[in-house]
Amino acid sequence: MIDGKKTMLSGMQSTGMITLGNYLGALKNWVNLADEEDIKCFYGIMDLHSITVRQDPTELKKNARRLMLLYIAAGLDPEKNCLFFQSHVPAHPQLAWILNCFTYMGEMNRMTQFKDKSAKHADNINTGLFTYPVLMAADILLYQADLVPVGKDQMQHLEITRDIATRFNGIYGDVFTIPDAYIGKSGARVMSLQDPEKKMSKSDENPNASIFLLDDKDTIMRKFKRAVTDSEGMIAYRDEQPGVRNLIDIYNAVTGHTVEETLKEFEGQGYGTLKEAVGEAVATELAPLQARYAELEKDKEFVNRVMKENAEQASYYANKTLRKVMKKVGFIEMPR
Ligand code: ATP
Ligand code: LTN
Repeated sequence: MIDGKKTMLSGMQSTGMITLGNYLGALKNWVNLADEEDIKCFYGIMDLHSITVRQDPTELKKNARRLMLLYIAAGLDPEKNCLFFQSHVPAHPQLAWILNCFTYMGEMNRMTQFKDKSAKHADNINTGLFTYPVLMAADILLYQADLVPVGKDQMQHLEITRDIATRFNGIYGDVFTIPDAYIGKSGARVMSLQDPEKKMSKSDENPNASIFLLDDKDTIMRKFKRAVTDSEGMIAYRDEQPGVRNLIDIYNAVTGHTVEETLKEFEGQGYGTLKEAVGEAVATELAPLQARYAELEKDKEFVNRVMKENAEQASYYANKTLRKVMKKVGFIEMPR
């Protein structure tokens, strides 16, 4: 709770260009939540998390700034919500250090994301990657978040956050709010267009597998046209046809239609018609976002002001929690 309001925090890493999966599975839900008056929302651009995988400095900068513009362009109003860069709020790594000392090796060893990412980046299994969830716990606990909208892949990290917070509160009294996961309404899990058994991911090597939020209409139409389906030749919604099912899921997430409605709409039609309709629907959904993005790109002053003011606001709340933690742990306060 902050100022008597329920508090919510979420974020994305600033690696690469975000995809339709990130948008339908996360960002779009955030926008719906942000419109609710009685929730105070914080959205981080988790750039400190990004460097757990080697980053090119110029690319990292570009991706982080672009992510901020995409948050705003998607509809997160920076006057109502706090949109900030994690690296602008030093309280995050400060609290993460303290929480590291309240987290066990065994707990981190169980994290599936660590196992997956260390297999993928075998040449750079750094300790930051290992303690990634502790930094994520700090992100959440600093803002006394009641709710954390996350996809299923992040549930394990949220569980560990709750465990660390409960442990800390058990020793020092009620310091942290214990956060709950918030699974959004649409909750769409978007699959790769080239391998529908795999989720659409921004780090996929094949650019045809993902729709990126700033792809133009031609690119979107082309990628859907090439989407992998099957040889059944029938539009149905079933496990045996994951490619077609994915197209239907995307179509429904964008149009708000139900599976029944969509099956009826495309009854007796070929895959080409479905692909074209999905492409059109996605391009139409993304067009206003892309237009707003182009405007924001020109308005450096506005974006800089948002960055500065929101970092100050985030720091204010984060430092409040950090001071309390430091006092409880027994650090000497700096004389004023
Ligand atoms: P990476 O490829 O770098 O691992 P990613 O594309 O898988 O990244 P994350 O940064 O891990 O994305 O996730 C950001 C948010 O987007 C999370 O809340 C996650 O649950 C959601 N998300 C990611 N991919 C999808 C997807 N394909 N469908 C639905 N939601 C997704
Ligand atoms: N680990 C998350 C990104 C993330 C996050 C957070 C999400 C970092 N800190 C705090 C929610 C709350 C991811 O990779 N999607």
